[in-house]
Amino acid sequence: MATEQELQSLFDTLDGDKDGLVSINELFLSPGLSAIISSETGISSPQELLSRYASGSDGSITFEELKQAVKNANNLT
Ligand SMILES: [Ca+2]
Repeated sequence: MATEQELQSLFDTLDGDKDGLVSINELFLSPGLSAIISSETGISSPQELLSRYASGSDGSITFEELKQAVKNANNLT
């Protein structure tokens, strides 16, 4: 379980280039944080997370999309 605030700080840390999007590369660069995302979303692979939730054409995920993924797994407190 995570709060929206915890999720936001996780997202900001993953977003290394601070463009407001988390890309597949950023997920791969932080395996520890990606593992937390996996457990909070119930989706084991970054590729699957992005293909299911990222709406942008570049395949990067926004905070709102990540939040939705965690919400759908009933892990947002
Ligand atoms: Ca980024």
